[in-house]
Amino acid sequence: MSEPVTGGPALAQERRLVTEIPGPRSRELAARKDAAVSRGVGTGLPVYVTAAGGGVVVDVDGNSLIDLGSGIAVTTVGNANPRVAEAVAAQVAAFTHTCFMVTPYDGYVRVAEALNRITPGSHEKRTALFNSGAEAVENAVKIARAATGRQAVVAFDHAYHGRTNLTMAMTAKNMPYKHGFGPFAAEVYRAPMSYPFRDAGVDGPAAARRAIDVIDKQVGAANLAAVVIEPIQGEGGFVVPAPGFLPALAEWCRAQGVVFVADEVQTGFARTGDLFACDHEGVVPDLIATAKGIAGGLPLAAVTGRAEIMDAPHVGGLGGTYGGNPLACAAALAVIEEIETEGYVDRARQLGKTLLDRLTALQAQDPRIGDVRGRGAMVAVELVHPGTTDPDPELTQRVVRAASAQGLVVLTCGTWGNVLRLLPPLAMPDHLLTEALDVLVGVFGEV
Ligand code: PLZ
Repeated sequence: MSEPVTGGPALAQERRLVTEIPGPRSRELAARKDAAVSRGVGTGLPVYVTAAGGGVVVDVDGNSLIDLGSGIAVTTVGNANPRVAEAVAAQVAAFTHTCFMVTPYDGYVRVAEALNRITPGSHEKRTALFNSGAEAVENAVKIARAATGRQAVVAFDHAYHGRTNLTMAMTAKNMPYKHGFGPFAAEVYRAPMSYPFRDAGVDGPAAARRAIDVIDKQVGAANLAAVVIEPIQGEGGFVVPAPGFLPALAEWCRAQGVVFVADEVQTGFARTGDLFACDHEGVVPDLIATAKGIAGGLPLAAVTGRAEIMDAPHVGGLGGTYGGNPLACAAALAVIEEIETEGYVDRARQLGKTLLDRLTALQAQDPRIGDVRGRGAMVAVELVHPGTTDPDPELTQRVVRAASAQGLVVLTCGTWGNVLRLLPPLAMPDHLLTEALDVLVGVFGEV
């Protein structure tokens, strides 16, 4: 079997199954994985990858699968995107690392300038770079505490913010993220989210009043450094809050001197059909945490926000050995250029329309589909027992298993594990998305 050695859009953009999924070579590697890698690190679909690009992932057995996950919303501009690959190759040949805190380089500064320019709001901003989404969220909290002199942090029901100690505390769901890993960081409080499907009749402003009342009574604004929220929740189920919820929360924070932090780790960089999900309702966060789609798969994350807040920590108070690594910065500059010049925001809207049209039509015929929601290329299908809102995680698993057997990479999410989530790379050609939807519709007929 000839295996492709390079990825990128040059890979044949086709679904091609030559073995069962996973195939024999993948199963051999899975056995080696079990013997070598901690059990704590799970693998959703254990096909071992040799190349990826455009809208496909190619495995060691020669199968070509349609990628509806983008490595969890990371490869927005496609895997092995040529502009990114070239920029990283040039940087790796020049220098790989010096540590920005030791001897700096201009790539870091240029990424900061670009983020200050493209994130919501025209106020003066500063940026600091880190390695992962969790690290960005942690640093946003550190910065908010330094700026306000207050300690408390509010996160929401269904929230996901990461796997470090502080971000585990901020994450809502016990299994698999928190179970047995406590004690968790102190001064983290939880407020009710706006979840229209499970919240019938509560509009955005009313849901915001409900959350603010909890915050006011249980925490007190005078103790509160930051409210941290995903403008569309990711791991929690692609929960899109009702219109008016985010603006009302942001306004209350401003009035109370509380730092309003948008966690756009999953929603950022064109994913939702806006450059950032906050842009949809014109919400301007004080701080925004970004990662994932920022650098085409290289590990990079950022906190960007109001200059006076970002400059509150003392000199030397923020950093890390690898934060803003030169390779990741070269990748990010290429990604941002790609997004700005190649129309990715419009592309996300087009893909979103295709997804929503097809899936809402399917919902009309299938009572197990309780809700279809999302924006841009971030779309979810919530599965329930017909006639109720009771979650059906077993059905969700059956759909995923059948879809993977037919060559789709599909992820799930949601507090109850009953949400299928579709996050195609924006570089996916139309014919592949249509084929993926055909397969998915067929799967719903079978299971
Ligand atoms: N904030 C909104 O979605 C990462 C987690 C996958 P890191 N989501 C994928 C898993 O099971 O570990 C995420 C996110 C939001 C923060 C994070 C954390 O980003 O780069 O994984 O640390």
